[in-house]
Amino acid sequence: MNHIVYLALGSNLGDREQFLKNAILYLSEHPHIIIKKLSSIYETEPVGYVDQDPFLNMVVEIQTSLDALSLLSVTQEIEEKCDRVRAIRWGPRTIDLDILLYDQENMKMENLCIPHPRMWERAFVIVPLMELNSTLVSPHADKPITEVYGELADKEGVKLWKKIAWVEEYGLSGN
Ligand code: A4P
Ligand code: MG
Repeated sequence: MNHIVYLALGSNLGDREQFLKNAILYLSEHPHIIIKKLSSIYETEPVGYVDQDPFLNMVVEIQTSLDALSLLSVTQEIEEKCDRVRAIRWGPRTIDLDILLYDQENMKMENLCIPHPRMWERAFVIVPLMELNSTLVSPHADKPITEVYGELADKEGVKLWKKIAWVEEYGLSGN
């Protein structure tokens, strides 16, 4: 379990909290994944395609022995198990699982870009991510995450919805 990875989770259809919870449960059941930290859950205004309901978003820190492409297959299987139907790009979804960071790696493949290309401009990603690790540096802007956060425009669209989620259930010690 030698890789540290940050995953972004989002849901804006059906029982949003239950979908987040189910996705984390599936991750935790995987033999090559350990859940290290869970952020708080935030309720967030939709970005991109705005004519849709608010999201619940959070970020999860995991450790894994999977390489990045194998991890992508796992996250996509979990999306499918959570009844995700791909209709509108950026549109409503029961669950979206994006790989934000994989160690310090940079990769640009047809089906996988790491760091996630849009993460640094999105308050719904940066706010929960900074809760888990405030020492990260954006290779994109060559800035510490705290500075990226300071310059974000859409922070008022991101509201704390539930303090640190499910720490006891996952035997985590908090952050
Ligand atoms: N892909 C490439 N890189 C990655 C990566 N690092 N992690 C590819 C995961 N997937 C990656 O994703 C499309 C393709 O991206 C995948 O086939 C994968 O090979 P998708 O999940 O099928 O479709 P999507 O989620 O609609 O597209 P995408 O690009 O992930 O959308 P975004 O940019 O994540 O935006 N507003 C709020 N408030 N909260 C949200 O969570 N989410 C979106 C989705 C828009 N607005 C939102 C939110
Ligand atoms: Mg996605």
